[in-house]
Amino acid sequence: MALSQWKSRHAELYNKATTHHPYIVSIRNGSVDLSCYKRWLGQDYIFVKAFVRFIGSILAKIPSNASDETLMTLLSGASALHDELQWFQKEAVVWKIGLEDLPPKKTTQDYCRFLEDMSQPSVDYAVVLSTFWAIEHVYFESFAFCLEPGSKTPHQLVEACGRWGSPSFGSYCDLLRSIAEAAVESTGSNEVKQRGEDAFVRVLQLENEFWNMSTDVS
Ligand code: HMH
Repeated sequence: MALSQWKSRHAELYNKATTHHPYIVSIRNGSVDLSCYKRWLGQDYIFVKAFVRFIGSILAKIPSNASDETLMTLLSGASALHDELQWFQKEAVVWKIGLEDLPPKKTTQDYCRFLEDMSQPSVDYAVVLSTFWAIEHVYFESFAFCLEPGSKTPHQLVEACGRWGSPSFGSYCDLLRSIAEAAVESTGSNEVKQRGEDAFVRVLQLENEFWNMSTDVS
């Protein structure tokens, strides 16, 4: 169970990328500065466009003997991004943000470059699946936290939180984890396992920086 171990092995960083981050805490307790949400929205749109290409590279790596369930799960993950980008476009109108020509901030650039590096044909299927799971799972944990009973998430942000924090998104993340887990185990390679863990840690750092960027007024 490599992937579950990674979470406990890097618990402090994991928490900083999810439920302990001041931005997430501020959404949950209702004190969030809405200009931070707007900054996050624009930058995440840029991120998701890069994420499309990363997932495309994963689809290209699905082995021909993969199960139908694996194929369908990964394909549905890719096609969900169409709806997601439309949601960003609609939400940008609500918040009066121009998405066209929005300049990426440094953290967004760093994250997009990481996705590009991870999209290279030389990166193992097991490593990219682990990365894919980590990226989705961190969002699930963060936004599910903002929807827990007793949370005071502003009503304007409940829909956004529900996109990634819903039980159905959680089940999708669980499926991704079992697919990634099986791919890592089937290589039987400690080196692949290590590279998966390294990518996991890098995702946590980048996610933490992405939240930081959203709260940074500079
Ligand atoms: C930065 N991480 C970031 N953006 C996202 N939309 C996700 C994860 C989940 O798709």
